[in-house]
Amino acid sequence: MKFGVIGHPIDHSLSPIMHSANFEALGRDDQYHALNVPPQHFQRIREIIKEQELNGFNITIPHKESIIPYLDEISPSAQYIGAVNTVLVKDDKWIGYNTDGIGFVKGLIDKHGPIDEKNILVLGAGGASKGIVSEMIKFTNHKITVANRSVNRFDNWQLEIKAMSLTEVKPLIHTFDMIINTTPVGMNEKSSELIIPIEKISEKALVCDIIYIPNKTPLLQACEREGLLIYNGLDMFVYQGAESFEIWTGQEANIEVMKNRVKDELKRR
Ligand code: SKM
Repeated sequence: MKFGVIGHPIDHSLSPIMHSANFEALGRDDQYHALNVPPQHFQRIREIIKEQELNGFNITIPHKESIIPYLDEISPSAQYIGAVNTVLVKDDKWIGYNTDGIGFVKGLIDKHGPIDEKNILVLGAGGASKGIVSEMIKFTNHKITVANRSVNRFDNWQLEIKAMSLTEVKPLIHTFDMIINTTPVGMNEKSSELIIPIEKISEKALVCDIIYIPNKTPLLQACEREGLLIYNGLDMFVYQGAESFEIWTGQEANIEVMKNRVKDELKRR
C-alpha cells in the first residue's frame, strides 16, 4: 500500500522514516513519502493524491483545516476539532480523522499511568488543545481546566471544562497534578517566556509540552531544574502516527520500533 504526508514545508517531517520503520518491523511492503504541496496548489489536492495512488495520508501544517472541504466524510471528533491530520482513501472516497489528541492521551497514559483522578490544567485553546481536551475528557473523572490568554477562544468549545484566562489560573497553579502546554511558547529555544509561574507548581506534578523539537522547551528545562517530572511531545507524534496506521490498515502498529527510530533520527540531526 502507499501512504504519505502532505505539508508545506515538509522536509523536516519524521513521518516517512517513522512509518517505514513500522512497515519493516511488521514485514509489510508499504511505502510512505513526504509530499510538499504549497497552499497555492492545494486546490489540486484530489488530483495530486490520485496521481500518487495513495491509500491514505497524513496532513500537517498548514493544511489541516484546508483539507476539510475536499473530504467525502469526516469523523465526529475531527469535525468538532475543526482539523484533520489523517485521511483514509477507500474506493475513491476520502474519510478524514484527527489522531493528534488521542495520540497525546494514549502516549501519556502508557508512559505515566491512568489519569482518572488527576486534576489537569491545559494551557492554550487552539486546535491542538481542543483535540487533546476532547479526548482526555473521556479518561478523567475531574473537570479539566483550560487556560488561555483570551477567553473568547472558548466560544465554540461546548465541552464540560473550566475555562479561564491565564491571569485567573495563576493563583490556582499549585492545585494541579498535571500541566500540559499546547501553546507555541517554547518552540523557540531562545525565548525565555515560561507562561506560568513555575515556582508555584506542586512538587508532585507532571509538566508536559506537546513540542518535541527542541527536546526540552525552556518551560520543561526550567521545570526539570526545579526537580519536577517532565514529558515532551515525542510520544504524541509517535502515537498519532500509530493511530493513523491503524485507521489505514486495521493492523496494530509497532510503537516501540517507531519511537526508537524517531529518537535515533533526532539524535543524528
Ligand atoms: O499530525 C501530525 C501529522 O500526522 C504528521 C506530522 C509530521 O509528519 O510532521 C506532524 C503532525 O502534524
